[in-house]
Amino acid sequence: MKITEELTKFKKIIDTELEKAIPNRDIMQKKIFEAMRYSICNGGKRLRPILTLKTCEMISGSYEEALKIALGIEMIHTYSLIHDDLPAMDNDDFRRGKHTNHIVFGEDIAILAGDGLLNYAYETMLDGIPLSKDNYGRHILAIKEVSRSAGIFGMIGGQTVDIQLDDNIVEKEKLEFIHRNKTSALIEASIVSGAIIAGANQEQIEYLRAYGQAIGLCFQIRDDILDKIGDEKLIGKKIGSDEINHKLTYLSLYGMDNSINEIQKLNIKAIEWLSIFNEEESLFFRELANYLSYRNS
Ligand code: GRG
Repeated sequence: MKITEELTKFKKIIDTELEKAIPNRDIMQKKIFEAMRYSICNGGKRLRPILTLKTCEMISGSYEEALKIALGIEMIHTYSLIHDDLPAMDNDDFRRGKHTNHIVFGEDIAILAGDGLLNYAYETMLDGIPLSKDNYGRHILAIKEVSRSAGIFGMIGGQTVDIQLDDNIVEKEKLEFIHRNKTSALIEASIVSGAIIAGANQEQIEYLRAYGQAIGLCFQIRDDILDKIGDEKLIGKKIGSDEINHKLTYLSLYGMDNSINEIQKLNIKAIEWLSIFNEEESLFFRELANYLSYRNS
């Protein structure tokens, strides 16, 4: 399998479905559609929704049933980026290779565009519940998994601790909490929700959860490295912002060599968690762990 080809194929599916889910609307509040579309259409690797679709496909043989959850997850992710870029948070001017939402639309609309995407994510995911089918309960459990990972016990919790960090105090435990919640939680939920929708058993869910945690952390450490040595054109934003903002990162705490070693360890661990799955069926996930460990964008 060529991992990049598979990622491109599934990115196209997500891009097309997002276009349909959030069309241009010529209505009174059209500005909010414009601002939401500016950030969510034409940009982003779509890693999280791809994980949802591919997990559902690995377990059940098809991805379609997880489509609305996958779209909701990308909407939640994009809202978090819009809000994270605001002057009150990271104050970034570039994201996904273009100006950030507040630079183009102003802070007021950018806040609403984030809120709009967050709300619409839940509308979209709830809309995907097949109420006439016996398995509709799976969808509710999957949405619950996503909600928790994005909320105060997940991403928002991690962000809260992150923005309260004191420059001078280096705390390993806090860094782990931030990474686990701010970044890893939604990545983990992307995989677990796809597995739940597909009807995975408890053992499969827990192994996939552990895989998600390993690649989630790996993704964040690589992100820290890219913020130092990445190519701005490839990552679509200015590098060096962690250092400018005196951010506590894996890199600032442990240094480059240890960070690279940790990524390698997490990569091996992630692949070990796939041991209960047929090697051929789980090939995408094995290759993805490697790909994320060495990604440049
Ligand atoms: C504002 C509630 C709230 C949370 C913000 C996710 C987040 C928390 C902030 C984003 C900033 C950041 C560096 C987060 C770490 C996760 C991360 C690397 C996000 C970027 O994800 P990619 O690389 O982005 O998947 P694309 O653009 O490809 O979707």
